[in-house]
Amino acid sequence: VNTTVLGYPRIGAARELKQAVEKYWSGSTDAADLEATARQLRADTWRDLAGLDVIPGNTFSYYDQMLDHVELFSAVPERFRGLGLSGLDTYFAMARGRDGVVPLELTKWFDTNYHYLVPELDKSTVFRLNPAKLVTELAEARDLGVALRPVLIGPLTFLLLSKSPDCEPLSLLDQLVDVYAELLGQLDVDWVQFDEPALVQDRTPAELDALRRTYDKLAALTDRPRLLVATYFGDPGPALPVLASTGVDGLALDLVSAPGMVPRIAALPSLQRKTVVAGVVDGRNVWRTPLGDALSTCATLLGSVGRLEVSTSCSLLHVPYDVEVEDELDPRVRERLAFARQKVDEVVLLGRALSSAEGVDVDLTTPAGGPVKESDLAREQAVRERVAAIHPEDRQRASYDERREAQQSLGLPLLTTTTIGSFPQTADLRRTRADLRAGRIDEATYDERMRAEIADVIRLQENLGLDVLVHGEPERNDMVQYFAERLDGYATTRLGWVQSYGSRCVRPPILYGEVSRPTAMTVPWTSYAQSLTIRPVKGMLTGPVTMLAWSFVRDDQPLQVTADQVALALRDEVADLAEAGIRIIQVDEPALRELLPLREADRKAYLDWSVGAFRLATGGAPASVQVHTHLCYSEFGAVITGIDGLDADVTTIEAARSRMEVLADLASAGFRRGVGPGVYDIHSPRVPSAEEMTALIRSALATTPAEQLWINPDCGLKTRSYAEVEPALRNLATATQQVRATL
Ligand code: THG
Ligand code: ZN
Repeated sequence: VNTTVLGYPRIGAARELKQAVEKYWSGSTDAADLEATARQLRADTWRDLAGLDVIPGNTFSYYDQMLDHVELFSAVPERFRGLGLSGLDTYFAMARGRDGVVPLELTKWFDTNYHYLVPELDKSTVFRLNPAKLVTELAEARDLGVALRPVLIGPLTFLLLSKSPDCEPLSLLDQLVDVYAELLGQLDVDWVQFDEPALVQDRTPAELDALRRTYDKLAALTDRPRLLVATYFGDPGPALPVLASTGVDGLALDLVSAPGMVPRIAALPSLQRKTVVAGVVDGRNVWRTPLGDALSTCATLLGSVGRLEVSTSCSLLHVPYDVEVEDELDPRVRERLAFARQKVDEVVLLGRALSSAEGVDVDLTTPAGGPVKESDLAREQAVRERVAAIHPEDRQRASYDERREAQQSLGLPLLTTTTIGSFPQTADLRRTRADLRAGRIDEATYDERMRAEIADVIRLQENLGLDVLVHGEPERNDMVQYFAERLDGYATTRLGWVQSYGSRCVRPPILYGEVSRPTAMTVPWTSYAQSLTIRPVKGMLTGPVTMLAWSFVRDDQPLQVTADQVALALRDEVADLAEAGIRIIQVDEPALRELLPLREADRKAYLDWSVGAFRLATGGAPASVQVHTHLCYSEFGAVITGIDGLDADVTTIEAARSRMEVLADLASAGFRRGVGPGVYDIHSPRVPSAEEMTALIRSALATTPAEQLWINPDCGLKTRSYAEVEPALRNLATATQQVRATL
């Protein structure tokens, strides 16, 4: 039984790629230096994977694998070709924009936290093979004595994730498949892996038909490598028998997210002549694999498929490199964890156990997943009892009319101005947090500096004339990590970086146990800010769904239960803030849409529990406390009923770029509570003029009554500089006054 993985991280165990590309972008190194780092990283990867029988190739990327395919097929949009740049700089221009040319759109890779660049095609697109990157990597490996199974995004997935203004992307399929065929003719390898995760989403009969045509055509080529088609992140459902009936040589299937597939695989006669790559080691969560269960899954399949190969469920891109370096992690947590290197070891071990007649001594008692027992069992018991005792009324606030009446005493003007929460994270602030961590300053000094920053931010907002103020979040590095560090049942890592997009990484916290809140998390900072002003200061919390979406979470209980535990901890924080006299509390849910299930049939149940968790977190707020939420996007589509269901008094959203179009959707959905469509696009360094924002406010008023409308930026300001933020907020306040004067 052979062993493999579907892919591997590429940012570098010490984020070497991040540093190298950022240096290249800043102009302090040249392309040759960057290329040398990349070559080293590829060699490191192949060394990490050396214990496997089959090593995936083409897993390296300077920025993103979808972007690599844009280059592979010469599908570079016209506006970048005109820049007259080198191949490498054209590539980075597509990722980051250049000289006023806007980059490709960035969007989420299925339901993961990875983001890819969206290829832009149109009906005149002509694909042309440009395999230099791929060929170089294969040759490089061969020189090191390594044979690779190159990984390609499959043609269906590539096109279904692309956008084209003037045709159905799939109308380009035949042309594209010809280029894949040409590529297969040039590759001197045993196997090629085609990733087709788009098949775990709902697909039309026409798309399934296209799938069959595509792989029948590729399989019919003479003199080609063997073809492995990989689906992951779910069950390919009706696409499974279609794929199995084509002439491809193998299928890789995600048996972690869809264990129910096993009997269907075993019952497909066509698979008796094919290789099945069994994804039994979770590629996107961090728990050690229950090896006994994985072995019995493999044993079930052994007799019913042609050949069995053991693998991860998906690429390991989604987990950090190595848990061994996490020397500050509680050992009881660490012993349950496997990052990329450990998962490769697990695959190797499973392969050996399945291959040797006597069986290999696999320790079947490894502590896998499941909650780590705290020393304080009584506290854990209390968490579980509290979840069991949740009453439907706990998720229900007073009626909106009653709340609006009770909130009149806030004395807010029409078109109330506010910001989303964070103010610029200056180098000074980051240094102060690092100094505290390193012990160079003590708590008292740290507190003093943070208070000074909060006082500055309050004074600035008062001078600008904003109505609802924030403390600016100088004490927070990341809105999820900050709370994870303060909740029981959560651990954070020192070096557990995972690529989010391009050179940007996150360190998702690890939710390993029963979640509870030992003590107030935000009250002192918020109260201090409120003590400095008579205007209301918003308390700022991260909502339960986002706390799960941006973390690694337990896989031994339904997400809904974990979400309710987090919600109860937040509910206590809401109560403490209200008790401390905070009259406005914002609970952010930027990730509400991110966890949306890939298949339509699962979405209602998801929205029920996710909305329920938000309502549990906020349901204890007195009618007089105004609850806000913030969502980091404007295309609500599938979640619009969920957003209404959150029952927040005020919802702030992204809208500047979509020119307030989202408001019409909200109006037609009957949304009658407060809404703050961002009028300042903070994702761009540009400072919008007052006239521009006046126009946006006026167009918002065309669909939204003034009583409902709030005026605010699109998102938090932490990534921007004061040089941009100050004039932009001043213009925002001016624009608001101008429009108010006409009401
Ligand atoms: N926090 C967490 N997860 C997230 C986001 C977040 N996932 C989705 C989305 N936001 C991803 N967006 C970003 C934006 C910026 C960065 C990473 C992901 C970023 N990272 C720094 C870097 O790579 O240089 C490191 C930040 C750090 O020091 O912690 O800039 O907001 N959890
Ligand atoms: Zn946002």
